[in-house]
Amino acid sequence: MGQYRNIVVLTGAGISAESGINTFRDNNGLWENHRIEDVATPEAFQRDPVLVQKFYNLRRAGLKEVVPNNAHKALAEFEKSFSGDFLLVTQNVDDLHDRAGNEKLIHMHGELLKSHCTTTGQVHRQSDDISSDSRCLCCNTTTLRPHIVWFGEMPLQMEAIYSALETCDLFISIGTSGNVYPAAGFVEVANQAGARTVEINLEPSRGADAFAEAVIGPASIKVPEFLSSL
Ligand code: BV8
Repeated sequence: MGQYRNIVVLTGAGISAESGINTFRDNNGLWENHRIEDVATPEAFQRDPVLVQKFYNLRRAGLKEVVPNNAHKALAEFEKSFSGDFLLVTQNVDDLHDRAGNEKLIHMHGELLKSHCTTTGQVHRQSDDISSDSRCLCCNTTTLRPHIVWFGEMPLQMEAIYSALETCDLFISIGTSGNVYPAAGFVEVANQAGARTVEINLEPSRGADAFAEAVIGPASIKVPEFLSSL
C-alpha cells in the first residue's frame, strides 16, 4: 500500500450482485420486458413518466432488502487505512458504498435515494415513491424526477473524476462490463497517467485488453484479497 500515492476505484453493478441487486446484464438487460436503455432515458420519462417512476420506485424500495457485501466493506476499510489520495467512483445508483462507509465517493450516474426538481434543479433526499402528485420541497410543484443520470445525459462530477484519473498511480475497476461511456474510457486515462490498471470481474469486460492485469472471480472474495495484497 505504501508505494501508491493516488488510487482511483471504479465500480459497476457487479460489485452489488452478491448483495442481491440484479446487474444490467442479468436477464439480458431487460426490466419487465423493457430494454433498460429504453427506460433510463429522458425521452422515456417524457413519453411515459409513470413507467419510468415505477422502474425507480421499485429499485429504491428494494434497497431496504439488501446490505453491503464484503467487497463494499473492504473498500471502506481500505479508504480509512490508506494515507494517500483515494477516490471511489461508482456507476451504481444503490447506497451500498455509502452504507459500507466510503466517504471520498462519487455517484457519477446519480442515486436512487435522491430526486431533483426539474424546475429549480435542486436535489432532495428521496426515500419513498415519487408519484405524479409528489410535491418538491423547494417550489412545491409536481416536477420531481429521480436524481439519476439517464442515457444521453451528462454524468456527474466529471471534472473531479478526470483530475483524479490524470494523477493516479493505481486504477482498479470492479464489476463493470465496460459497455457504458464515459466510465468505460476511464482506464485509458489511467494508462496515460502511467498508472497500474487492474480489472476485478467475474469475466473479462469489454475493455479487458486495456487493463494491465485482470483478477477473475466474485468481488466479495477477490476485492478483499486484492486490497490486502497492496
Ligand atoms: C453521455 C443510471 C454525453 C440509470 C446509467 C450510442 C447511442 C447513444 C448513446 C451512446 C452511444 N454510444 C455511446 C453512447 C453514450 C452512452 C453509452 O455509453 N451507451 C452505451 C449503451 C453504448 N452513454 C451515455 O449516454 C452517458 N452520457 O455519454 O453523455 C453527453 C455529452 C455532453 C453533454 C451531454 C451528454 C450516460 C450513461 C449513464 C446511463 N445511466 N445508470 C439506471 O441505473 O437506471 S448506466 C447503467 O448501465 C449503470 O450505471 C452502468 O453504468 C451501466 C451498466 O453497466 P455495469 O455497471 O457495467 O453493469 P453490467 O450489468 O453491464 O455489468 C456487470 C458486470 O459485473 C459484468 O461484467 C459481470 O460479469 C460482472 N459481475 C457480475 N457479478 C459479479 C461481477 N463481477 C464481480 N463479482 C460479481 N459477483
